[in-house]
Amino acid sequence: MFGRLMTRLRECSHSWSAYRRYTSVTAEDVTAFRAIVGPNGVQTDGLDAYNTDWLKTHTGHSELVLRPKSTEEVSSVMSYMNERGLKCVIQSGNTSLVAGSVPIDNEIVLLMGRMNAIESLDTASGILVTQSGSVLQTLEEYVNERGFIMPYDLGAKGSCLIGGNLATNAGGLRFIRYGSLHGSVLGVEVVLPDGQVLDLMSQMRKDNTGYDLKQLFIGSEGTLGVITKVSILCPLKLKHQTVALLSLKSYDHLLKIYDKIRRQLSEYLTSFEMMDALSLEAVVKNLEQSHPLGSHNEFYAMIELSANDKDHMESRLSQVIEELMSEQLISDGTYANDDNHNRFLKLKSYRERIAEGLLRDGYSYKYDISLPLNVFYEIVEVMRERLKDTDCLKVVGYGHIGDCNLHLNITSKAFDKRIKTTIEPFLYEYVAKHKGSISAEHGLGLMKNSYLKYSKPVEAIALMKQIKKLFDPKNTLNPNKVLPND
Ligand code: FAD
Ligand code: 2HG
Ligand code: ZN
Repeated sequence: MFGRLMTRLRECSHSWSAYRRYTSVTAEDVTAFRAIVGPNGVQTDGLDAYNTDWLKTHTGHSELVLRPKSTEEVSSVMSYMNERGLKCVIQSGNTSLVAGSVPIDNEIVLLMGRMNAIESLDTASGILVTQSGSVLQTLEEYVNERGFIMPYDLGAKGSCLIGGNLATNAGGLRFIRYGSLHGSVLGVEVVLPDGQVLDLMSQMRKDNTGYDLKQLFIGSEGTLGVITKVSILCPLKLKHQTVALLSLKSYDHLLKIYDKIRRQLSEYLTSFEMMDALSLEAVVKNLEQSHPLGSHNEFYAMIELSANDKDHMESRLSQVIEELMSEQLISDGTYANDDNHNRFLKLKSYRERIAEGLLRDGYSYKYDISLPLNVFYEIVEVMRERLKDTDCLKVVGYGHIGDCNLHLNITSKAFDKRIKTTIEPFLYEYVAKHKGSISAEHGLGLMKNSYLKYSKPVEAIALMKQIKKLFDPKNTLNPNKVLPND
């Protein structure tokens, strides 16, 4: 037990003083929770999966998992916990990449997956209303069948839940076209830490009555309230999608291609992603996939287009690709459209599975940053140089270049403190110098909270702490995460 605690302390960014055992759950508490959520809603054994994060770098010691089915049950559970001084971590799909969804110690895990009823989809407006425990992929299929798409798409769609997506303000692959959840979410229902239900379930796109409180819960990472219901605006599904993978020699070429495609294909562009050679290698070699092009190159761009007029879209794409070839900006390429759905999904998977592939190396140091495009890839090269005398295996750069969002990942066989201290805080200083963000989409959770000062001024952090106190004066929800401990 002590050994495990030591490992955890070494790996995470918290100081010793941040760790303490929270109020213990008693047998009477378990009986009381059983009366609220029923016997099937309480689990006290076999909790390893809920105590371990997706990256398998943090292990909590929760002894109790609760699975509510309704807002009323969440409300009663929260009110009870708050009274008793018990701590709670809300867990949806547990795909957090910053250890936000796992306990630090013995917090109760509030599992949202049973709250998965889809209430309605208004086919005139595209507004979907659902409980927050619905799986993203299930929602995508549900709205697809009715002529719509979800306004965002993530590699984790098979596991993550819409409540977790809102709580992390997830970005993903369609951001470039449909923007942030701050724009597409129209309403939320939230249970506050004292059990109060806050009904902000608007289905109106326009509403300027007072402060827009729902925005506070989008990106709050389980620290302000439990999101129990969501209304979200879904775009119309265009009839045809095409994905193209292009290979190229340099980052400079990538910027030129991005510029040209944005200008010439903007009405079709749904995503513009980049990956470097080592990122693609993590999928090809570590996941034993055939190379999508056969020939290797330094960089790859993956572009997704959608339209109702397939012929027009594909002829415009061919024209642009021919121009790029004649300008010697691309060396090779392939494309797939969703007439051949399996081939289409397979091609997209070379981008979506990079995180999974990298993890096969052993340990991934993950950095999810925003940077201006003129220095976007420079940091990958700087890091390679800085880490060349360490035991790291790969330094890779990939991500949502259309949103200035780089995923800088470093891998090694196992966690190595020297690698971590060579990366941090140097990387955060670099990001701050270029006025970027230390977390473009994954949030702060447990792994990045102490670095918030690199992206926000002290005045803003002080206000955030006051907001946390206002909503959660007893610090019931996700204690010691998101905001720095000092
Ligand atoms: P969890 O991981 O369970 O929880 C995340 C946080 O939200 C925790 O702090 C938790 O306490 C809180 N929370 C969960 N549910 C609620 C709720 N109902 N109410 C209040 N708080 C809640 N992120 C991106 O932005 N873009 C990507 O492209 C992307 N791709 C990914 C690909 C992979 C393979 C993986 C593993 C992760 C990826 N992520 C991405 C990161 C992750 O943030 C998202 O997967 C997702 O939004 C998390 O949802 P979840 O249901 O798993 O939430
Ligand atoms: C993605 O875009 C996810 O694939 C995961 O945000 C990024 O693994 C990462 O660092
Ligand atoms: Zn991402």
